[in-house]
Amino acid sequence: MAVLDLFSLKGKVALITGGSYGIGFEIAKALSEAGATICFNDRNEETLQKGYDNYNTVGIKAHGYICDVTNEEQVQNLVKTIEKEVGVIDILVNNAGIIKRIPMTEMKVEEWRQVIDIDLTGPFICAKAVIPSMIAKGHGKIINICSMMSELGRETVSAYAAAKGGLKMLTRNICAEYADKNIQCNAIGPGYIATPQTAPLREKQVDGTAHPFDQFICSRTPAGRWLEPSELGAPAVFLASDASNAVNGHILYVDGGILAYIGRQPK
Ligand code: NAP
Ligand code: GCO
Repeated sequence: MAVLDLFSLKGKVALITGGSYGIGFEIAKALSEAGATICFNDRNEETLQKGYDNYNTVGIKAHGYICDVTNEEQVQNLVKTIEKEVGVIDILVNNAGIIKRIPMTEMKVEEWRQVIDIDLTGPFICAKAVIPSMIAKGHGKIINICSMMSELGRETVSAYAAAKGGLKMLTRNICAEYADKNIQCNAIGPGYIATPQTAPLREKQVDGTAHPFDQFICSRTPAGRWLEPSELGAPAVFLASDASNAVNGHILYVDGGILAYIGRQPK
């Protein structure tokens, strides 16, 4: 097979959790351009409609469903419905996630549990739901969306870092358990991406100057900029396609070099 044909997703069904906007939507766009049929879920009608509006704007006939990734019954029903209406899920992108930026000693345990539930238990529930049909079909691709916080800590994001660190190890464990069933489970570890989730970190100050965190990230990223969600699309196509059949349990950091860089030195 010609090497570029290995990247084709023609005939594949992809489920992107939390795929109405942000990183999930941009990954879905790229998978669609590579030939996949797109399914996405979100928590409520309003967000789902926002997703349909976004997909319609770019001409993608996506299949949308209301489903909370922390609710195993809803997820099991979602997978059964997609299998009936669209087809067996070949590609799962565990994208849905939240963050709470609260100093640990001020974080309520319920807030901690909500982040862990969505960012770590959700991917477990979704992967558990799709793996049996992937085994029956003889192949499957799972892509977890990790983070810089899978490797690094920072103030006020203890629950998120614990969840994303756990997601890194869940990625490796799914590889360990199901590689012999021709299931590849990898992760993308985005750097700092300009989406609604990071909007508070990029807000202009009252005096019109850049947010201190904005300046910090630009000094920690060798290219000196935030990354765009669209820059995660092609790496996702690679991990979703036959081009990566020999890659398993890998965290592909798409971070503009942050993890390789000590930070911009004083001039
Ligand atoms: P975002 O703009 O906040 O979008 C997150 C999506 O997940 C939203 O559609 C949200 O829906 C959905 N979601 C949240 N909880 C859910 C649940 N329980 N069930 C179903 N859907 C749920 O975030 P993003 O920046 O695109 O990030 C997407 C993923 O990338 C997350 O896992 C995030 O941790 C990770 N990430 C982001 C960055 C970054 O710099 N932005 C970097 C590294 C990793 P609602 O509208 O209902 O909340
Ligand atoms: C934060 C940011 C990060 C990014 C991302 C970095 O508050 O530090 O939200 O956590 O979302 O995870 O890779």
